[in-house]
Amino acid sequence: MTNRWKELFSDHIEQLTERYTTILGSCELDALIIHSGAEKSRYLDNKIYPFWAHTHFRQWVAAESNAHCLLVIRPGHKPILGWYQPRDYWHAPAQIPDDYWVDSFAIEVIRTPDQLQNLLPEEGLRIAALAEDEALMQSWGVTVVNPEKVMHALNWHRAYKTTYEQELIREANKIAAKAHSAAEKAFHNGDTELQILLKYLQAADHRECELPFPATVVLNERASTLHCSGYKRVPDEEARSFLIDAGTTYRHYIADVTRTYAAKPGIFADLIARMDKELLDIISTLKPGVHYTDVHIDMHRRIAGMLSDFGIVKGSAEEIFEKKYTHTFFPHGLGHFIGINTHDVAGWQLDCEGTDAGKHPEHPFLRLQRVLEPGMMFTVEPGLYFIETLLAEQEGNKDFNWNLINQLRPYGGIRIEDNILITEDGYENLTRPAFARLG
Ligand SMILES: [Mn+2]
Repeated sequence: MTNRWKELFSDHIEQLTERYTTILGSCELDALIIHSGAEKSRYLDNKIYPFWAHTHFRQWVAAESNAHCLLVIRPGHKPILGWYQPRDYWHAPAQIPDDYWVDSFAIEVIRTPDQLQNLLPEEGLRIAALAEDEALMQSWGVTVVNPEKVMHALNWHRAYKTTYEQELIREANKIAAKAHSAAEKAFHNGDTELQILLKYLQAADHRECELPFPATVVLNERASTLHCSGYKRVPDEEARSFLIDAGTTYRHYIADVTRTYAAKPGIFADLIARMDKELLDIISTLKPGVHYTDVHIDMHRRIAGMLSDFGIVKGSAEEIFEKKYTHTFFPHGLGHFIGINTHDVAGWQLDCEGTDAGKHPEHPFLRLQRVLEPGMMFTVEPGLYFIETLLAEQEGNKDFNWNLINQLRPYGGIRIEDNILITEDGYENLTRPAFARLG
């Protein structure tokens, strides 16, 4: 296994090196440094927030996030990794494990943050820095910090995952499936939202701060809030429905998976089953050349079909779609890129230069407006919700079957989300096989 990871990682670094070399050349730069960042304290307190290193730094360095580290990338040279390891008896310094990624770098251990300056390439070279702390870079004499042209180009390429990155997201999905399945069991066991979250974390072997985003773990009508992370500590009188939108990380790369369950058979369970079918059907249309905005609009048509077939809204699917009634029930985007970040970059970016597609006038929450190409990874996550504020806007509308809607309100809503990779001639669903292998 380790050999395979080593091979995948060294190919990954080779591809990153190629990308960076081209980008640095076109920006007339000789070298680029990436600072991992610094920890932040709570206000009026000396306790620090969980630290996540600079995103671009993490694309190179598979180690645990460590502050005050520096990556020096110079075409034609092995990348230098300045690794911060203070002599400290209060805190255990981050170790450099004997791991598959270490051979790809010339590693220099530094003991104090200011020693990082010693790793800067010699004077006379044109250097740029990527860093959150611009003033720190300026104080080192690096005046070009976060140049837009470099950022746009790097972000653009992040949409195309290397084989190594694909494999990490596949692994993250395996962990997610295991954790989601533990959460499902806990729901059927009658656990509270907080108990379910704790069982999810245990099955994922994650601390809560390792989750890529605060998990939504909600029962009943609370499922109508799109991102709800209050984690009720007392059981509801009756557990009708359960919606869980929760991710995992594996070596900095994420899975983002959502499932909805009904406690008993009935119309809500039937709606979930239908949504699952619509999701798998729409995923089967994905391939290179398809525009994701069209997929999002196609999902509105499918949800119009569900609203019509179940009699939630009166009229044909076409009428419901034309009257835009689906926006009341499906008010969010169909999906987003995934990667090092949960909402990975460049979903609105139309080229390497950073041309911005802008928000879609009718679908402003759609985070992915790109033509699909091999190597892209994203979510597909349709929803059908009964949201009080949006239903209130339709109050008195005779096209809405209020009797049925009132019957469904206590269930909150449905969302199902899988993670997809676009291949040369179609797609790979990473989430379904991860659940299937659990048996
Ligand atoms: Mn998502």
